[in-house]
Amino acid sequence: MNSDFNGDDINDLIVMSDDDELTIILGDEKDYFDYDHSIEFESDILKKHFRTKFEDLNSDKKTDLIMIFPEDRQIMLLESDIE
Ligand SMILES: [Ca+2]
Ligand SMILES: [Ca+2]
Repeated sequence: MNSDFNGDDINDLIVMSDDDELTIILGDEKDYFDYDHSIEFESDILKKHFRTKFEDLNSDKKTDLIMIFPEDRQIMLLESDIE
């Protein structure tokens, strides 16, 4: 799976926590993960049923996150701007 959120050709991790937060942990060249970025959501949106897709939507080499909420018929795009 392509999950390079900052475009450095090293795969990164995305973690979903229980408290309405997504955390992106950046991988480094030694293959371990040292610092992270959090995306906080206002509502309890992460408690809803959703699927995720990872794709580079704007071709800037940074993987973007697509969240699909089938019950609400909603799609949410999160464009990565992590350096
Ligand atoms: Ca990366
Ligand atoms: Ca992108």
